[in-house]
Amino acid sequence: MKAKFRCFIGLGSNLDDPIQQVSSALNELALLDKCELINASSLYASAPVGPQDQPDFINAVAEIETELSPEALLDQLQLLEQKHQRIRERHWGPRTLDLDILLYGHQIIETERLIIPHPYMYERSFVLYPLAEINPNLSMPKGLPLSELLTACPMGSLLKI
Ligand code: ROI
Repeated sequence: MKAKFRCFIGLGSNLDDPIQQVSSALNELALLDKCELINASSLYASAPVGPQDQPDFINAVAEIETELSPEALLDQLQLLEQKHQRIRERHWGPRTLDLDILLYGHQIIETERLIIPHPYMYERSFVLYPLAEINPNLSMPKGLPLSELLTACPMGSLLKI
């Protein structure tokens, strides 16, 4: 039997009915081969981080258990993004669906395609608060508790919907 890893996936959308995009992506995650959806956060609305001339985002975080390697999981997530007709207009620009591997077990991964933990997750309220909703006792691969990251990260415009 292959080892299974607990992973957290960040979901985000700010185009073409974002609530629908994120809700259906959560259902699609649940159907992925060799993946089990363990938990999903509520949906959250937030002002864009980065360029401000784009619509507000809908974000959520999903917890899955998977036998897929990090690269194979990334392939699956990129296929889902394509299914949602993701167009990368510009760096940090609007998107129909963004799926990021935030954490893969307690592994630290730095390859050409993947940096895990996700490099920006420590400072983004739209990642940290949904993560805390489903797993308040989580700690990062080097042992830093999520609760400590939260005290340094105000909720800002983040709104649970
Ligand atoms: N801002 C918010 N609020 N939510 C996101 O998911 C998000 N994703 C991005 C950028 C454009 C950086 N800003 C975001 O990729």
